[in-house]
Amino acid sequence: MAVMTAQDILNFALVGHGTSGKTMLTEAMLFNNGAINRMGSIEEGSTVSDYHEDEIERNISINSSLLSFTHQEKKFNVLDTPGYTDFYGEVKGALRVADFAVVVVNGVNNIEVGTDQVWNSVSTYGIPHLIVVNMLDKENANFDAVVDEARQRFGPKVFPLGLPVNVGPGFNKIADVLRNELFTYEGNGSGKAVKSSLEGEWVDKIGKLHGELIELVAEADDTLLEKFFEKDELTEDELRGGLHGAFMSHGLIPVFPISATTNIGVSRFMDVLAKYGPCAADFSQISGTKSTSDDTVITRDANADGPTVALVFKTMGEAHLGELSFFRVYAGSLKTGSDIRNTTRDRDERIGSIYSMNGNIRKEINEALAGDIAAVVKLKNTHTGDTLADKIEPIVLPGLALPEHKIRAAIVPRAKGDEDKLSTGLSTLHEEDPTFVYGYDPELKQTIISGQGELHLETAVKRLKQRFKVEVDMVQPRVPFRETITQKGESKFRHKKQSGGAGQFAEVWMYVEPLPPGSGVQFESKLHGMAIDRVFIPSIEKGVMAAIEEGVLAGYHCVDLKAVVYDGKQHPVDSKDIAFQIAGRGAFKEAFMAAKPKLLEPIYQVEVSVPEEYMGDIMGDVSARRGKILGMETEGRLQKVKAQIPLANLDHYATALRSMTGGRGIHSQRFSSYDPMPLDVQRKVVAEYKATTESPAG
Ligand SMILES: Nc1nc2c(ncn2[C@@H]2O[C@H](COP(=O)(O)OP(=O)(O)OP(=O)(O)O)[C@@H](O)[C@H]2O)c(=O)[nH]1
Ligand SMILES: [Mg+2]
Repeated sequence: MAVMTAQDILNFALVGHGTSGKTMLTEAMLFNNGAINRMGSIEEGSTVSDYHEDEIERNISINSSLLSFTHQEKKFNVLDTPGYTDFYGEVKGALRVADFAVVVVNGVNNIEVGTDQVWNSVSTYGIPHLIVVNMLDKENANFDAVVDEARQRFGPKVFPLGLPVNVGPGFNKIADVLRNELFTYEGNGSGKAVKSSLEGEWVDKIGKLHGELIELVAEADDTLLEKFFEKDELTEDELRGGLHGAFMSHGLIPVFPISATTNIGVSRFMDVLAKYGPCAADFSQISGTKSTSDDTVITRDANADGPTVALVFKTMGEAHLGELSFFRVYAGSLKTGSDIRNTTRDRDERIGSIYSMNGNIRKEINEALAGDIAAVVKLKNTHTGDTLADKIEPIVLPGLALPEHKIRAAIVPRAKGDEDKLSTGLSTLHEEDPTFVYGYDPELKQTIISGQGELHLETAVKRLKQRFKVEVDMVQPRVPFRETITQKGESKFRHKKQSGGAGQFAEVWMYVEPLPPGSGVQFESKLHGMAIDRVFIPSIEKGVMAAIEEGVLAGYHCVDLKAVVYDGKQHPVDSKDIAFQIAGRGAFKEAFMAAKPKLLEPIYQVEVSVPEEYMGDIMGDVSARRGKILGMETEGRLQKVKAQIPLANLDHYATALRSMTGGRGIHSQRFSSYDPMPLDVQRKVVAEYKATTESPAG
C-alpha cells in the first residue's frame, strides 16, 4: 500500500447497538475491495475483524479492530467497534480519533438503546455521521420505519440516499436517490450491481426525494442556497459539489440501505464515501494544551510537514508480538527509528516497527503520515490516551472521555505468592484499557476491580490467566456500610490488670455526640483537672481511632461523630501508654453503644434506559431491590428511569437488566449518598456480624 496523505484517507468508526452487523459490514467491504476472496462469518468465527479467541467463542466483538484498505484510491481506516456495552470504552477510543461515524442500525429492531447511546457519544464529539440500515434481507425488516424513527429522534437532516427494493429475503435492488437510477445486485454475494433506469412508481418516488435532497444540500451552503432561490433547482454538478459540505456541516445525515451478509448496497455505500465522505485533510486544525501542568490551549495546523503530533487511542497485547499501540497521526509523521516525546507522561520513546493493520493481518510500513491510523509495536512508557509529540513543539491532546464504572468485584488470587504477577497483570490491563480499574480498598480489605459489566471483568480475569499466568477468583465485594450514632452517649471505662507481671491501669471518662452527615470523626480532650497526665491523651486517641476503624456495632467504620475525653483516673506505677489505649478503645465502644447507634448504607443513583414495554419489569425490580424511583422521562421509543438503589442490592444489575430486557436496556450508576439502613436490614447485618465474631456457645 502506497503511503497515503490526508486528502486520501478516510477515518471512520462503525458504531451501533450489539449485533447490528458492524463486523459483517467490514467483512463485506474487505471482500468487495479484494482484500479477502471469501466473506467469513460470525458463527464460524472466521471474520477478519473478530479474530480474538474470546470474540470467536462468544460470537460478538470485544475489541475495536482497525481495518485498512484502499478503495477507489482512498485509504479507508475503519474502526469496527463492539456493540456490547461492557466494551463501551473501545467505542469511546475509536470515536476519539475517527473523523466521522457510521451508525449501523438493525433494520428489524429499529433504533435500539445502544443506537441512542452511540448517537449521544457521536454528538459529544461533534463529528459528522451517517446511518446504515442493515439486515434488509430479513423477513421483518422495515427501512421506512427506521428512517421515520431516526428523523424523529435525530432530526430532519436524516435523509435516505437510496431506497431498498424487495426488502426481505429477496432483497436485491436499491433505487439510488443521488443518481436517479436503479442498482440491481447479482444476488450471489459478489457485491456487483448493474445500473438501469428507474421504472414505474419508483420514477416519481425517487424523483421527489431527489428534489428534497437538492433542497437539503442547498440549505447547508449559502452560495448554493442563493443559486437555488434564483433557479428553483441546482444542477447535478452543484448538487454533488454541495454534498460533501452538507455532510461535513451536519446539514445532511445520509442513510444507506444495505444487507451486509448478502452484500447488497455495500459497494454503493463505499463508492459514495470514497467520493463525498470527509477525509482526514478536512480537519485541518488540532488543539491541545501546552503540557499536563500548563493548560494554555494551543492550536496547530494538522499538516504532514510540521512537528509530529499523534494520539494513542488503544493498546493491545497480541500473541507472539507483544503490545501494540494504535495511534492516529494528526500532524507531521511517525517514523520507525525516530525519537519522540510522550508529552502526557514526559517520557522519551523510540518508535519501533509500524504496521498498517487489517484485523490481525499486519503489513509493515516505515512511516505513517498526518491523517493516518496505524499501530506501533512495544512503546515502553506509553499507554492508552497518551499524546506523542515532537520535543521541539510539545502539545498534549485531550485524552479519551471514558464511561463511568458500572460494576465492581473483589478478586482473590488462588495461589499464595502470586502477588507480584497479579500486580503486573492488573497494571498492564489498566494501562491498555483505562476503563478497567483496580485497587486495594483498605476499608473493605479487598482488592477491587471495576469496569463496564460482568463480561468486561470476566475478560480481564481470563487475560490475567492467559497472559500473566495468575489465576484469581472473583467474589462479591463487601459493602462499605458505616456506623454512626443518633444521640449523645457516655461511659466511664476502667482497664485494670494487676495480677501477675507488670500491672496496667487506666480509666477514661468519655462522651460521644453526633456530627452532621459527611463530617467524618473528631477527637477532643477537655480535661480540666489533673486526673490524667496529658502525655496519655495521644494513647487514648489511638485507642479511640482503632475502635472507629474496627467498628462497634457490626464491624464497619464509624463516621459523623465527635469523641470527647473529659476526665479519668490513673495509677502512679501501672498507668502507661498501652493501658490508656485499651481504656480509650473500651470507653469509646461503650459510649458509642449508649448513643443509639445505627448503620448507614451507600445508596447509588441509577439511570436505566429501556424500551417502553419493559417499564413494568424495571419498576418492579427496582422496588424488589429496596430502590426508590425518582423520575421518568420519555426519549423517543425509550423510557429513562432514574432511581436510587442501595449498593447492597445492586449486585449483578447489568446482567439482570440484560436478561430482563433481552439486551435492550442499558444503565449507569454512581454513588449518591449514605442513608440510614432500615431497621430490619440492620438487625440482619448486626446478627451476621455477631455470628462471625462470637465463638459458638459451649
Ligand atoms: N440476515 C442478516 N444477518 C446479518 C446481517 N448482518 C449481520 N448479520 C448477522 O447478525 C449477527 C451479528 O452480526 P455482527 O456483524 O457480528 O454484528 P456486530 O454489530 O458486529 O456485533 P457486535 O460487534 O457484537 O456488536 C451475526 O449472526 C451476523 O451473521 C445481515 O445483513 N443480514
Ligand atoms: Mg462486531
